[in-house]
Amino acid sequence: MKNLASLAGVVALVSSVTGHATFQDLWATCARLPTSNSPVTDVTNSNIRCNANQGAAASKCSVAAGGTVTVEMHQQNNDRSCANEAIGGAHHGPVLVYMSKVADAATADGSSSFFKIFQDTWAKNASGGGGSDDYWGTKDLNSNCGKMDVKIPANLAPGDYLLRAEAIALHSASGLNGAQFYITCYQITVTGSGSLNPSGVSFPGAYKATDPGIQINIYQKLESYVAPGPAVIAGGTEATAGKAGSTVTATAGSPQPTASASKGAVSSTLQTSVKVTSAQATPTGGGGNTGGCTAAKFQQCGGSGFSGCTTCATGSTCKAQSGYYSQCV
Ligand SMILES: *[C@@H]1O[C@H](CO)[C@@H](O)[C@H](O)[C@H]1NC(C)=O
Ligand SMILES: [Cu+2]
Repeated sequence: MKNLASLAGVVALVSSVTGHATFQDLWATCARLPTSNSPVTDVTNSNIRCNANQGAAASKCSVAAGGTVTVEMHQQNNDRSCANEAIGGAHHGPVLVYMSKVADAATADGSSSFFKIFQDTWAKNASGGGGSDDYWGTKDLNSNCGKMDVKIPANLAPGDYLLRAEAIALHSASGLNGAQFYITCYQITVTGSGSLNPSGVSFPGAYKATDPGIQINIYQKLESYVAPGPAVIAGGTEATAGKAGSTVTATAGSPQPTASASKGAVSSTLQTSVKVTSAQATPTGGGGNTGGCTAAKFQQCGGSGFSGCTTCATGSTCKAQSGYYSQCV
């Protein structure tokens, strides 16, 4: 099953923010705009670095350390309308942003190490029936016309970086390799006189297909969510899902609510777009395993491309939540 969606994006360099409409003419300047809207699903493949559909970027964009870039996601490259969900089709999941210091952002291949500077993951919805009712980073994108502010750590050493923005859709992630990774890498030059040079992780390698935040049935009640990858570095920021725009600065230990996103700090804006096409609810027809196995209650039992057990354990029945996900309930 392929749910068609991808991140595409741009960094627009501006000295002050007066209105996002002005960024249109800078669209795609320094983002490696994906050339197709299919997600990456294999975390062991090098496509997990900067997308399987990585396109070329025209240039690099400059941002001062401590400045804020705004990631903007849309379903289609050329559609920034707020009337359309930024990432539709119940594509619930976290939004994660990494950076990697490189010699030349224009040519870097993403094999260098990445550190996490931002995340907006999950928060419980007390009145919800399951994790799909909870607050997720992708819902914050949807409720904010695709935009999310990301602060470049204040003391970050100057130089070229790849900025890797990622939304992970978990709507069919209960089976192995069911999570969908929407990634865009941006070619950034950080200015300033900082000295922070965090160590990081490599892609592939940073994620395992069985990580608890990657292989997960979000239709059951969740009491916690473990974001994939390393912790946000000290000086990075974390947003609370459901409270877009309110972030805390991460510290070496537990996050402390000391700072919030400041509009005045904006020095550059980064726009991305996520494409989701209506093809995502199209079943591929069959493939399910009826050969004597059973799926436990709350496990997936069907959906487009699903190849697991389609018979539910005694006491539960297989119910379609959508064209791409059926669950034993
Ligand atoms: C929280 O759960 C309620 C009840 O299911 C639902 O109506 C509401 O949309 C949920 N909130 C979010 C952010 O999904
Ligand atoms: Cu999709």
